[in-house]
Amino acid sequence: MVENGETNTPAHVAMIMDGNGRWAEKQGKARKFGHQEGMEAVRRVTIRASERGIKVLTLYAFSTENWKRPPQEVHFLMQLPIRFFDRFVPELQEKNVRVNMIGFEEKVPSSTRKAIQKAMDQTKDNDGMILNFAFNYGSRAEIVRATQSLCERALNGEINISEINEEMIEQHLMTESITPFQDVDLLIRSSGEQRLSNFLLWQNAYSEFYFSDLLWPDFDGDILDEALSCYTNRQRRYGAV
Ligand code: V07
Repeated sequence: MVENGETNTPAHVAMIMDGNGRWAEKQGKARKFGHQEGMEAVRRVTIRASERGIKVLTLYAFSTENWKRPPQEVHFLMQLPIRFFDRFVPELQEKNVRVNMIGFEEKVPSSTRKAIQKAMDQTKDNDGMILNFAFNYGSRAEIVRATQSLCERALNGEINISEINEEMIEQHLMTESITPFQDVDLLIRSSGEQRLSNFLLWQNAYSEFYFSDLLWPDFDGDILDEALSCYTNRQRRYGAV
């Protein structure tokens, strides 16, 4: 954990945004309406998080497992980053938010990749909160990739196997791009599910978990505040012993 003054605000908050499809189905609408409304929730939560002094907000937008969904849903999801930035880049600028992405870019359509890259370029000088999208991300695959790079470096004689340590592994994970906030402090998952689902396995080693029964499109700044005060109270209790 990176210390954050006396307020005990978590530096790195990560979120699993579950329940978008269910939200839509509950009102007899197509799943894409849920995804669309979910994007509004992303906006609300991003703004509140930046106002609360959070350093990094990582959102699990698309997992490596999500390719198994019906092709038309995958196609729709791949367009969402484009729509998100079309609408929200000015607001991100105004809030001094920098965009970052972790995940396997290779399989992402180039138009989507370009939109994300453009938003990253446009916001690269912002020194407020980092809005970090986990997009085509999977933690086991991330760890496999890190292992392969380290093995390659050992074979090339750049490092000795016996020198490999936690820090070196961290430097080969995708969260290297959000140094020094790689470790998650608070993990939030919506929609009543209480699982990690291959999200930041290494980085969640010491995080607090907060689960909400609300579906993601119903999320807002006040629920984030609720999770933050829950986190702060837990930290206070640990501090007492
Ligand atoms: C997606 C809205 C939020 C709830 C989860 C399902 C639907 C924002 C993005 C996004 C991703 C990368 C990026 C900028 C924006 C997004 C997907 C789904 C796949 F650089 N919302 N959102 N991506 N939903």
